[in-house]
Amino acid sequence: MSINIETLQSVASQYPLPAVKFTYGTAGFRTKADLLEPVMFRMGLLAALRSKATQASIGVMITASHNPVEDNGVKLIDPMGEMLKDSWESYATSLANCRAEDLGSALEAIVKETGLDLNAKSCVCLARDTRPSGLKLAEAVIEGAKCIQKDYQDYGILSTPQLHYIVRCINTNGQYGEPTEEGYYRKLSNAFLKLQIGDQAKLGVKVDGANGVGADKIKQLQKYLGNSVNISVFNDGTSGKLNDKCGADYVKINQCLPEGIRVQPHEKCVSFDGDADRILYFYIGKDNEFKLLDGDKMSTLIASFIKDLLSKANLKLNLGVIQTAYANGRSTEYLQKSVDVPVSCVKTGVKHLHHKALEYDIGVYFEANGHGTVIFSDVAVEKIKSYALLSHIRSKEMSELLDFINLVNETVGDAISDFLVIETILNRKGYNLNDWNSMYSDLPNRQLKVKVKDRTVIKTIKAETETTSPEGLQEEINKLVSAVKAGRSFVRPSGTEDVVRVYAEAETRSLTDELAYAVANKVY
Ligand code: NG1
Ligand code: ZN
Repeated sequence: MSINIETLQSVASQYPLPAVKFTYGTAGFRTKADLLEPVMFRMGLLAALRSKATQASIGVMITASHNPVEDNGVKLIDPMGEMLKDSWESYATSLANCRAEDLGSALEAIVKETGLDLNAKSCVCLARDTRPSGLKLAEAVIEGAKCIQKDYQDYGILSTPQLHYIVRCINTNGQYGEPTEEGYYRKLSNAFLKLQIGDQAKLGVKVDGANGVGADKIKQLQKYLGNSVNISVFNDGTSGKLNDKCGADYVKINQCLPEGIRVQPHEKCVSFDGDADRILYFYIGKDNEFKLLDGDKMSTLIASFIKDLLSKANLKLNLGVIQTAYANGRSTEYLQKSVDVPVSCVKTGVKHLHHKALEYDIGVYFEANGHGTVIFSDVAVEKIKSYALLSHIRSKEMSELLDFINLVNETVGDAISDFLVIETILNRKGYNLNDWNSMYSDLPNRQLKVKVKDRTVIKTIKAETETTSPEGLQEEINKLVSAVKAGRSFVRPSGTEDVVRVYAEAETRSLTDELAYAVANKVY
């Protein structure tokens, strides 16, 4: 079999390139939706080739996550539900910028270089978030995939992590779960219900759905949870705009309540982002202050829970936590000193965290913004299983840990799965949000976005904690930081927006804000 170049070029001519250079970045391609049809067509082609190369189903997720509704984007999902392999990211970038008339030879070059078999059976699985542009963009992906092969599966509207889950289920012949949206709810809710203890009051939670896909999906989940949980969904897309003054990104950056939700002191609230792969908890304290429990708070809670189960069962597994430079300094200190686990800091971007987490038997990774999960190595799962079966003393904790593994979407950060994970731990520890928040106190912190002419002039090293260019910038930052108690600050170019991000933390709110603005001034 070979690629039918004539058909390809006639279809491709309907998808001419705009005058824009596209780069497959940390979150795939992401930009204004009206520029993306040609990219989607080309990603359909690439996903089909990747599927043949891996002889497995490949996912294509159409989303721009927390970005405005006018934007859209696309990411490819590899067979085990993980991010696209690095070496294929460069194929993605070159195809996305390839003129219609050159596509045939570009595809043939990929076939040759990778040695893939064009006769291999393949399938592209696609889904999209709720953006109105998604439907048309999905059609372009399908047109691309069909130029290579006829099989594709369109799952319609799903959260990003649901598609990751489904791809993994398909490629493990159902071992990871049933490869359907219902299968996803069933797997998570079964594990959740098994793990609940005590006769605690019915769990009530208010969900800020960011006017996105997570709002509907959490309503679906509620049906599987019966009376155990009472979820009230706000910002469910019926009136507000996607990610507009709501959602996890807005809440994290502004450190305030999202609009569209009324909250009484101590009510439990969570915020999802636009494609439901991030979650944050928040509440109003008795002093009426806004309290945020972010990704760092989640990783500390999860790591200490797992550590506890392992030590009760006297099972020695290598447990580690992965963070980025955005992690609050106090969380790192707490993890190292109180939970007593190794902590690594890696570059921003989920794939960096995920890769590092694979080095541990059990790796817990979270970005401070609420994106994260836990991954369990095969070695860990086997040991836990054997402990669960063989020893009477250890079996209880290890059976619980096995149920806990079923609660986790190991493929990627998942707002819904993380919600059930956190609720399970809170239930088992008998904690409310205030108890959880009191495990350690965050240093006040501030993130700013600075618009510059060319953000790529900023080059970073040491997991993005220091700059090497422009010359002299790091020295200026060092000077400012050294004058502030518990000060830390860094700058880096965003991979998803045309801005430079500035982060600062310090002993007090006012010192933090002064530091952040002073550093931002050096970036202009
Ligand atoms: P950039 O724009 O590169 O900072 C943002 C988030 C990342 C990650 C990606 C993908 C922050 C500071 N950055 O990346 O953590 O989630 O988007 O969506 O939150
Ligand atoms: Zn997202």
